Order: sequence, then structure tokens, then C-alpha cells
Amino acid sequence: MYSIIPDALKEVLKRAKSVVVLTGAGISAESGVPTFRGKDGLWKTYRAEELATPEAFYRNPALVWEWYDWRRQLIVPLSPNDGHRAVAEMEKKFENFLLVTQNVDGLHRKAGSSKMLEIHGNIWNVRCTKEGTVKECLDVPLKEIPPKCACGALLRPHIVWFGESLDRQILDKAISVTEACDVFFSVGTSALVQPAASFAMMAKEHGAYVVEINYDETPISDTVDLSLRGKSGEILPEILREIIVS
Ligand code: BV8
Repeated sequence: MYSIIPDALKEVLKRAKSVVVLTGAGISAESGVPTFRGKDGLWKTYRAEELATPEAFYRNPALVWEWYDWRRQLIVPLSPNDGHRAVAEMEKKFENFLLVTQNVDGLHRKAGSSKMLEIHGNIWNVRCTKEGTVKECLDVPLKEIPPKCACGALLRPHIVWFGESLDRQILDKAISVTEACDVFFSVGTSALVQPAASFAMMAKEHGAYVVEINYDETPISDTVDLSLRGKSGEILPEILREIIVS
């Protein structure tokens, strides 16, 4: 069967010992989760600055929680797609493997991924704004908006908003595996949001073979070693097939 995977990538995969996969909203698009910047993306109807920032939350916690409650209700019936499942399988095929996801939808975990960093947090976790404690909250819809901690303080989504720093330990781990890997995949991301947008070039500068799998062209498409244009739900299973036969 004709393979869309070029020989160069087949060779690289045969020798690879450590692999990092960075994913963005595009890998969840085929599951029905809206992306952020696409033609029908979330930021087309909402302004990121009005919802995904700490200032927005403290200005109007109910509005921000209404948006997250709407997204949680949208996501809860959705299932992982073949792209998520291929990534979950890939983690078993290499000595060192780490999935670094920007996604907060929880679909990678649902697909079986365990070697994973959720660098922007998770929409199913909440954090007490007073005590800092994090716990899972699966209520759909939320029982009250905005939800409150037992201590009486406001709960917030355990998500990294614009203008907030990523968890230091998580970021350090993501950077160290990116700098050490043989192959780096950038999947379903517009490569616009920092610091994740810099990981592909960081990997390349440290000698990795960098592959982009994305529906549209991005700012890194011309500088990666291989840019595959298309749906991650179709391309990733092809790549997994190559890994299995090699
Ligand atoms: C930080 C949480 C240090 C919300 C997100 C000015 C002031 C303050 C900060 C900044 C500033 N200027 C720049 C910054 C830094 C800022 C940033 O990068 N801004 C950008 C927009 C310029 N970054 C930050 O603030 C980060 N923190 O830098 O801390 C600091 C601190 C203070 C001051 C300065 C610096 C925090 C970033 C995290 C923000 N939180 N989300 C929520 O999700 O509820 S970001 C948001 O974008 C999502 O998390 C998402 O993961 C992320 C990236 O988007 P993508 O995943 O790439 O999605 P997108 O829709 O863009 O693209 C999808 C792609 O998939 C498309 O290319 C499409 O073609 C493709 N696709 C679609 N379908 C498919 C497909 N591909 C394959 N198959 C398909 N089927």
C-alpha cells in the first residue's frame, strides 16, 4: 500500500531511542473539539483576553466559568480519535517517550496515554484561589457558577491562562526531554503560543529530527525537517504502522 511516510522518516524512526510528541488543539479537532484559531475556532466568537486571563477571571468569574462550563459540556460526550490512539500506542514503542500536550480536554488520557505532561493544565481540574489545592471536578453542568471551595473561596479552572507562567517543574521537564530527544513531532498546533511554540526549534537546535503534522501551514513549517500537511487522525496511524513494521 502506498505510504505517505517518506523513507527519510522511516529510517529515522528505525534508529530513534527517544521521542517527544507535542500536540495542540488540532489533534482533538476530529473528535469534535473546536480549535482556537481555525475558521470556526473558539477565538472567532470569543476574545482570549476576555476569557482566558487572570484579569478576566477576577473581573467576572461567573462569565469565565460560564465559558468553561460550556466547553466542558461540549467535550464530555466526545471520544478520542485515531490520532490520540496512535500517540498512546507510540509511547510503548520507544525506550524514552513523552507526550507534551497543550490541550486541556483530557482526550489523550482517555485514549490511554500515561507518559504525558499537560503543560496548560486540564479542564476537568479546579484549583482553590485561596489554598491552591487542586482537585478533579467532573460536574457537568457545574452545580453553581462560579463554584466555591469548602473554605468558601472561589475555585478556578486549573488551566494556565495568558500572562500566567507554566508550572516550573512541568516546563523544565518539557524542555529537558525536548533538548534530549532524537525525534520531535509537532502535531495539530499553530505554533503561536509561547513557550510551547519554541519547542520544535529547540529540539532541532539540539540535533533532533523534527516532524510537523498539521492541517495548515504554520510559522515552523519551513524550518522543520519534514512538514506533513493533513489530518493527524489519518497521518499518525500511518506513522505508527511504520514504527511497528520497522
Ligand atoms: C507565559 C488556556 C510567561 C486557555 C492557553 C503579552 C502578555 C502576556 C503574555 C504574552 C504576551 N505576548 C506573548 C505572551 C506569551 C503568551 C503567548 O504566547 N501569546 C501568544 C498568543 C502571542 N503566552 C503566555 O502567556 C503563556 N505564559 O508565557 O508565561 C509570561 C508571563 C507573563 C508575561 C509574559 C510571559 C501561557 C500560554 C498558555 C495560554 N493558555 N489556553 C484554555 O485553553 O482554556 S493557550 C491556547 O492556545 C490553548 O491552550 C492551546 O493549546 C494553545 C495553542 O493553540 P493550538 O493548540 O495550537 O490551537 P490552534 O487553534 O491555534 O491551532 C490548531 C492547529 O491545528 C491549526 O494550525 C490547524 O491547522 C490544525 N488542525 C486543525 N485540525 C487538524 C489540524 N491539524 C491536524 N489534523 C487536524 N485534523
